[in-house]
Amino acid sequence: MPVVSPDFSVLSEDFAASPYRWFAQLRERTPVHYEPAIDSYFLSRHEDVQRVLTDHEAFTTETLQVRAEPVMRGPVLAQMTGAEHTAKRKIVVRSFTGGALQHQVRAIRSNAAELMAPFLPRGRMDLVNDFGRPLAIHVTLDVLGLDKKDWLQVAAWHSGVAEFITSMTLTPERRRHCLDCAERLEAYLLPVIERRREHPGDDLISRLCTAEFDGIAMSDHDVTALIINVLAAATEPADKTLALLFKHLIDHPEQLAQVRRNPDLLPAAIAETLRYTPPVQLIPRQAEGDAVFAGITVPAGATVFCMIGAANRDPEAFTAPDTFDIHRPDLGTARSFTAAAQHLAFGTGLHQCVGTAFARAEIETVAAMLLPLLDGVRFSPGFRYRESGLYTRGPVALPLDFTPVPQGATARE
Ligand code: 2IO
Repeated sequence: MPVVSPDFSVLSEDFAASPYRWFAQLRERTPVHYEPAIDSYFLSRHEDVQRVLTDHEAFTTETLQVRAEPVMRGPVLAQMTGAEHTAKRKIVVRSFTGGALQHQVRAIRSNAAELMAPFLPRGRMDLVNDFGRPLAIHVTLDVLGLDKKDWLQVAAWHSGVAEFITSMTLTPERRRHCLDCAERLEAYLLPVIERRREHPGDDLISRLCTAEFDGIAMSDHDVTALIINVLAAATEPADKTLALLFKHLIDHPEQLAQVRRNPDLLPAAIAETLRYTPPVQLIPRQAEGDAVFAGITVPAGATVFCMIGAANRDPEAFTAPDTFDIHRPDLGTARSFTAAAQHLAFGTGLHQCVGTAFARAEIETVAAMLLPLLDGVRFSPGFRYRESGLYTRGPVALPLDFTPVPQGATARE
C-alpha cells in the first residue's frame, strides 16, 4: 500500500496509474485533500460526497461556468436552478425515457450489429477502439438526429470538448484547440437547429427546439448547449462502461458464466461495474459558504471535487468494497438506476444524470448482443491492461480474442 505523504498529489503519475490503490488512505487520513496547484479540495468519503451532491444550497454547480460553459457554448442543465431547471430537465428526461427510449434501443441494436460485423469473423476485436468508441458516437448521433456520415468529424470535435471538461490542467495551446473544436461544432449545429425549428422530426434536437414546459421554451443558445451536453455525456462514458463490464466479467469467469446463463443478471453486472469502476470519477461543486468535513474547513467559494471512485469503495457504504460481486446485497440493483442508488456513479440529488435509463439500456442491449457471439472470450495474447483519465477514466484498449463467428451467422437488425 503506498503512503499518502504530505506532498501526495492526485495530479501525480502514481495516482493516475492506479487511483484505486490510494482511495482507502485518502478516505481514512485525508478525507479532505487540498490540491494547491489547482486550488481545489478532493472529498473521498461516501457520506461527504453524498452530502455535497444533495445539499444544493451549500454546494452549487457554479463551477461549471468555467469548466463547461466555454465549450458548451451556453448553460448546461446542471447549471440551472429552480423552475427553469425543473422545466428544461423534464424536456430532456422525456427524450430519454418511455417511447423515445424504445425507439433509441432499436437504433442502438442496428448500430451495434453494423459496427461489430467486420470483427466477428476475425475472432478478434478491441472493445474500446474498434467498437465501443465508434458505437458511442453513432448511437449519440442517432439520438440527436445528426448525419452519421459526419461521425469522424463530430468525434474529433467531441474529443476537444471532452478534453476541456475533463482536464485538470490545460496548456494555452490545448485550451485554444478545445475552444476551436467547440466553436466549429457550434457553427455546424446552428443551421441544423434552424432547420429543425421549421421542420421538426422525431429526434432530440427537434424536441429541444419545440418543447415547452410551463411556458418555458429553449433558445438557440440553450439548444446548442444541451446538444453538446448530450453529445459529451452520452459519448464519453459509454465505451468505458462497456469495456469495464467485460474486463471485470473476464476477470471473474464464474460471474461471466452466470451472466451468460442468465442475462437477467446483466443489470446487476452493469450496476456493480458502475460502483466498482465509475467511468466518471469526479463531480465538481462550489462551496457557497465555509463548510466543515471531518473537522476540516473548506472555505466559501472553494472548488470541491467529489471523488466518485473513492466514495463507491467506502467500507461505510459497501461491504468488501474492493470485491467485484454482481450478487452483493448492498448494491440494491433495483434502485441502482434510480435516484435512490447507493453507488454514486450517476451522481445524486437534483442534478443526478438524466441519461441513467438510456445508459443502462445502451450497455444492456449491446452486452446482451455481444455475450452469445463472443464464445470463449479472453484477452488477446500479450495484452497489458491499462486505464487512463482522472476525471473520466476507462481502459485505453481492450483487445479480445474469441471463437470466430462465420460470416452471416448473426441475425442482422
Ligand atoms: C458538462 C463528464 C462528460 C454531464 C458537464 C456538465 C457534463 C455533465 C458529467 C457527465 C459526463 C461528462 N457532467 N455528464 O459528469 O452531463
